[in-house]
Amino acid sequence: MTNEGVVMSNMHRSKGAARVGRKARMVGSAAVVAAGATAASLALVGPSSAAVHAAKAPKVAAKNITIALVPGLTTDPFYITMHAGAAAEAKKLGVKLTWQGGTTFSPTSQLPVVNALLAEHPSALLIAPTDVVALKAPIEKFIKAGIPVITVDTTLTDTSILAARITSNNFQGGEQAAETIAKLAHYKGQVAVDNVNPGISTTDARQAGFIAQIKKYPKMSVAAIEYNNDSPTLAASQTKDMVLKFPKLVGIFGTNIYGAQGAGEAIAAAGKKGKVFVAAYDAEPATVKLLKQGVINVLVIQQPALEGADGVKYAYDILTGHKSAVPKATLVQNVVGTTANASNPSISKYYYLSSFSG
Ligand code: T6T
Repeated sequence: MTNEGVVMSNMHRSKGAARVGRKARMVGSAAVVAAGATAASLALVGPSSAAVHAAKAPKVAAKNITIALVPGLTTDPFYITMHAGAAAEAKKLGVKLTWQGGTTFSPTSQLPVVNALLAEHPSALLIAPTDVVALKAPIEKFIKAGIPVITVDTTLTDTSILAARITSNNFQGGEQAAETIAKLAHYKGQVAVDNVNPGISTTDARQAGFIAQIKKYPKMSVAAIEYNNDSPTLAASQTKDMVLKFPKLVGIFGTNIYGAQGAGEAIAAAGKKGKVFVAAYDAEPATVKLLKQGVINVLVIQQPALEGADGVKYAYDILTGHKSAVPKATLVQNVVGTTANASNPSISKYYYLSSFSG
């Protein structure tokens, strides 16, 4: 596969990075998965590091490299786990990693951090942009200053300016969520989405995948889409209202940790467990608890540690004169957690960290 194409990353290259489980699907949206690619070829992320580095001496010594990682927000277990994966890879390569970000998932919170970081002139920037458009101009300033930028998790609408981008198969995760609810509800009834905010590449794609899949079932429809601004409290009150407003509601999709927590907790509080099925994203203690209780029926689990490790490795390759080894787009596979498999070590090994001291 060329470095311009999308590759699927399922390799466990750093200690903190999770390997894809047996239940993970290699299927992605037609737009992102190369037609006819085999499972083996999808697992390759460019030439092996050893082969690449034997061919050319590094342009910059590892000890002089500083890679800055800016998450969507610093307190989210998804990004905390990404930090751990990135730190493990940085240690392996002998480069410095910095970690700084906003405290809420919003450009308002992220922009001051990004702008201040430019003055520090890191060697490379890894960033999860909190908006597909608002972060473009600040990111361009790094590129103009000769700092390569790789997006991790979320990305921009205009990806042409990026050195690389790494994300999960978000569209497929949305499809998986819809398919699970549909099956449990015998392919009839109304469903709803509790999403974060419009303009976030990951959660927009999850919602699109969910809606596309529900449209395949003639007796099902999407009754409502709510935006919770990353607040579990708001997600819970929205879910409570939707349960009252739509008596035919059979399922709800919480598109990230906070929507998952709020939707799950509201369904349990309304006594609707097993009546309104919950599909959700991200495995941290509260969502895993709801999964084990059977309140959340399916949890799409990502591999943030692997995304962080890949990001550091790609930045290192670019900075040491091995840009050709870096794929422009990497799609990381999801793992599917269910109430039945939630305690199985082959699934629980993907659960996110709640803290990382770095
Ligand atoms: O779901 C993840 C991440 O992929 C998304 O872009 C934002 O929300 C999370 O960080 C979970 O809270």
